Amino acid sequence: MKTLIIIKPDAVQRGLIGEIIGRFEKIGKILGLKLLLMDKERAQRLYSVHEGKPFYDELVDYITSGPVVVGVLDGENIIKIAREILGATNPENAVAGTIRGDFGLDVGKNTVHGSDSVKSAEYEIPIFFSENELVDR
Ligand code: DAT
Ligand code: MG
Repeated sequence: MKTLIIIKPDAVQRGLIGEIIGRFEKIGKILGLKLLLMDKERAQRLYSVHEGKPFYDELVDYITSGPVVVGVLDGENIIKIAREILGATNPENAVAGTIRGDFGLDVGKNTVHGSDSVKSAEYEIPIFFSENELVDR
């Protein structure tokens, strides 16, 4: 099972890449990893399920506001486990010890993304990685 994780601009800006990758590395196998600046079109594809919601424009503006690190993690039950270490969407509700609980700034600048289902992961991963960029050996 695979999931897409994103270290969002607020975390990259604060020098948290290593800390956060370290946490992901403990729960799964990294098959792909890169730093990039998302353009608006790619952000809109990533967040297409949120189109029309009141926070959609803000979300797209934010995720394109600075570099992000995107990665693919592999492991048994990895989607659920990664969501658990992410913590609640709103850092105010996120438990200490979760990434958002420890580092999240607000419901928008919440530090990390993780696919929420197999269907989402299968949609999100190809937005950032081609098959030959994922190394599983
Ligand atoms: P998650 O990232 O936990 O899967 P989501 O899919 O519901 O949460 O929303 C995607 C992102 O949109 C989320 O990480 C931050 C932003 N967001 C969600 N709800 C929001 C709200 N009420 N106000 C502002 N931004 C919000
Ligand atoms: Mg989501």
